[in-house]
Amino acid sequence: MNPSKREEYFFDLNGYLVLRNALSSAEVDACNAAIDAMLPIKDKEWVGYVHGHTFEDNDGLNLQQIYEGGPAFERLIDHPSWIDKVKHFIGGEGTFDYNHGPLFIDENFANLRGPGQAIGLHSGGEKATKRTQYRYRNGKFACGQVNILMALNNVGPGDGATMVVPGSHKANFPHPDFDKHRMQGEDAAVDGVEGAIEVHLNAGDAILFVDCISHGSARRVNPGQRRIMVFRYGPSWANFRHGYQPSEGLLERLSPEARQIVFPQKRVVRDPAKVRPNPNIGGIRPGPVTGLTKPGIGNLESKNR
Ligand SMILES: O=C(O)CCC(=O)C(=O)O
Repeated sequence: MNPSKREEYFFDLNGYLVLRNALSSAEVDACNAAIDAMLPIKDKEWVGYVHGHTFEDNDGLNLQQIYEGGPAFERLIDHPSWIDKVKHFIGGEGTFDYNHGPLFIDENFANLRGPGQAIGLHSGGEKATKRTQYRYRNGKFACGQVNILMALNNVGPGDGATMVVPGSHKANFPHPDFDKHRMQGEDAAVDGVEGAIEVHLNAGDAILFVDCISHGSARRVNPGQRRIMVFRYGPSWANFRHGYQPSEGLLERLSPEARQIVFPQKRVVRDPAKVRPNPNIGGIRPGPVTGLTKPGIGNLESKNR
């Protein structure tokens, strides 16, 4: 369902919306059971195509590429509770942004966070990061990145709730206390940051937010574990935040619509019958090379946002 006029107004004003009951309790239970089945998973360990990952920042364990974790996660890719709203806020229909389709997910993960853990303040409109920018032009939204953060258990006071500075997606100046509360700062949590509010969620609720809003989380003080998932959507020409690539198995299982969001590009395959040796590069025989065989120089540890 497209956003209502009310949702448009408050998304523009605040930079985020809360989508209550975005997931049914059956969907929440299925995700929790599938995560439990993959645990324990250590940093840098793989369970199938799901990767244990931490920024080593005291912000918990990430299960990167969670959409590879089974059917419970596959249905989140184009979930009806948010997909039309995300398309609307990313925009770009009828422009080059739609060259490969409506959307692309550049990162998706579950995050498990325990007592004492938090994520510091990051993003902010003043950084003018193109990828995460907020834009409204010519009567249309044209944001660079819209996130869906889903709660897999209740997140209330003391649970380490996501915190946002409403309106900061349009900020022109850094938050005055950014340095103290930023990731890896002396107090890398958002508790007590002026203007920031905790967004409390029940299991199944989701926050839809433009990534350039200043955000992070409160420090968890309660016992137990906070469980959330984040899917980050952007335009179809975007690239993976980290170096992950979807597995062939996942691409085969998905519907055409979901597959296009996970891997919008149509691969250009070299047909060996149509390859002749390049006279400028000796010693290389024509062969069925379909893409890059060497990794790029991406950085899984990079937190710049
Ligand atoms: O962990 C949280 O509550 C905030 C997540 C976050 O910072 C992000 O998704 O960019």
